[in-house]
Amino acid sequence: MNFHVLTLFPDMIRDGFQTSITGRAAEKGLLSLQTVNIRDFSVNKHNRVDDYPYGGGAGMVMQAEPVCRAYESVRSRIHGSARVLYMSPQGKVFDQRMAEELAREEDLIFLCGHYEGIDERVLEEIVTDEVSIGDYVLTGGELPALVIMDAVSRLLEGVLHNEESAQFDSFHDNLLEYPQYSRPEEWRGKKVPPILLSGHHANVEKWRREQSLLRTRERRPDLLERAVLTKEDKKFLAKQDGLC
Ligand code: 9WO
Repeated sequence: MNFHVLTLFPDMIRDGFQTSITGRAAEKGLLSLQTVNIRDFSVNKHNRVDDYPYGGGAGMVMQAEPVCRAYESVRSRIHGSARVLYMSPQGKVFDQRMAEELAREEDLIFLCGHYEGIDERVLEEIVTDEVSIGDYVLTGGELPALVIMDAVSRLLEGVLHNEESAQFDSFHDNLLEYPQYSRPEEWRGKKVPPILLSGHHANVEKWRREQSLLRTRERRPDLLERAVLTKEDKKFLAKQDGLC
């Protein structure tokens, strides 16, 4: 996987990327990151890349031409086409399913805006996917791009130590994770659930599944509607209903 990021703050992207598992994966050659500073493609002698919005109003808008030239510089280094993801609160909301879909691409181009946005005309020309990471407004698209690169990276072969962990985590089957415990067995008077110390693998698995089901129903009932439940799962939840 090759990530390409068009941004006015390349240091922010590189720093965020290096300081984690994604950085290690890049060192191992499992993925690559290339940042392109949109300011390097300014068409103005003062290196400006923004201007006032037509129609008036607060703030500044990133101009079409520098963004387009930055994009073309990336395109010239890529074989064939690549999806261009514009990070914006107006986009489709990112989720695990989208991460899995993006992980199948060879190259991904992220476009990070700043100020009050980017001239719509260049967005119409180059953007294939407008993506939001949630319903809030930030100062720019850099953090959302890092979030998406992180979620995609951990799905790539060899990035995580444990090959199984990406497969069996939250949202894989639309259920939340079960609670985790580590040493000591008793911490400030609070004990680890005894079943986890029993060494009985099948019982542990059953307990974890039940915890996932209970948590999902309690905290994210919207997810439970999409989850694929076995007969045993449904029986367990119905029995719990009867208890309260
Ligand atoms: C600010 C603003 C102020 C007055 C009138 C219109 C305005 N639009 C914006 C605006 O949306 N600024 C964005 C800042 C432009 C694109 C980059 N920015 C951004 C991306 N903020 N939040 C995101 C984002 C991206 C993905 N998921 C969540 C938030």
